[in-house]
Amino acid sequence: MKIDVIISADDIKEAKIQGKSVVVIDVLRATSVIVTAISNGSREVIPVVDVDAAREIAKKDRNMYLLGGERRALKIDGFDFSNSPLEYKASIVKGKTVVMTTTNGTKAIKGSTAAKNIIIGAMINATAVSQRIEELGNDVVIVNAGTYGQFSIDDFLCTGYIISKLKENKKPNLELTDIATTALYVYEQNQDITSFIKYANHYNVIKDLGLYEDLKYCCSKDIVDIVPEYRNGIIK
Ligand code: 3SL
Ligand code: MG
Repeated sequence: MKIDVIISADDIKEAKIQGKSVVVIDVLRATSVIVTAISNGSREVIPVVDVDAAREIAKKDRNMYLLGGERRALKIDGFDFSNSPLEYKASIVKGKTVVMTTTNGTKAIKGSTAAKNIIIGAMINATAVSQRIEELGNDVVIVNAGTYGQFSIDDFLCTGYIISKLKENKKPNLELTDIATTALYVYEQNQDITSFIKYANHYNVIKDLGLYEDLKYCCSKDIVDIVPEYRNGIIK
């Protein structure tokens, strides 16, 4: 099983992901939100790239469709939720469809549709993701959403953590590209996530907004054991 890494939504190339299992990671905060919403009983999440496209879907039935996401890390006008995972409580999302648009995360998901499978990963479900990767048995590309087309430490650390879990199971045929080896190395040197993630630019954007609880939550390892997957426009 080959493991490769793409460092941002802007770097996804169809030829690199075709026929592979892709894991999309946006620790801060889109994929942490998606995993949380589904885990809290949301029927499905529909990721879209544009704000207007999200509004268009939701206006069909404002009782069934909830709007979530961000621009510049802040809630969008007229939306039900910002991009804080802590807002996606079971009491609100249970049985509902969340239509979601974010700057990097939903772009990375929509950019990965050439893949065979698209798995939604975060620190909060990383071990479950590694198990799903093994079940699928395909070569894997871990797509980091990154931040505005740039490499992001948070997604890379999570990538390393998932690879460490795969390695732990001593897969004899695990083949890492150099960037996958680097992700593993960086994680192994920084297993206490916050000691290194604090240098990520976007970590400090969220911190400056006073969203400490979001940071704490998104950096928690394995508090959820479900693995949402994207298929035909929908994440379940
Ligand atoms: O870029 C994204 O998709 C968002 O997750 C960024 S934020 O953390 O919500 O600002
Ligand atoms: Mg991010």
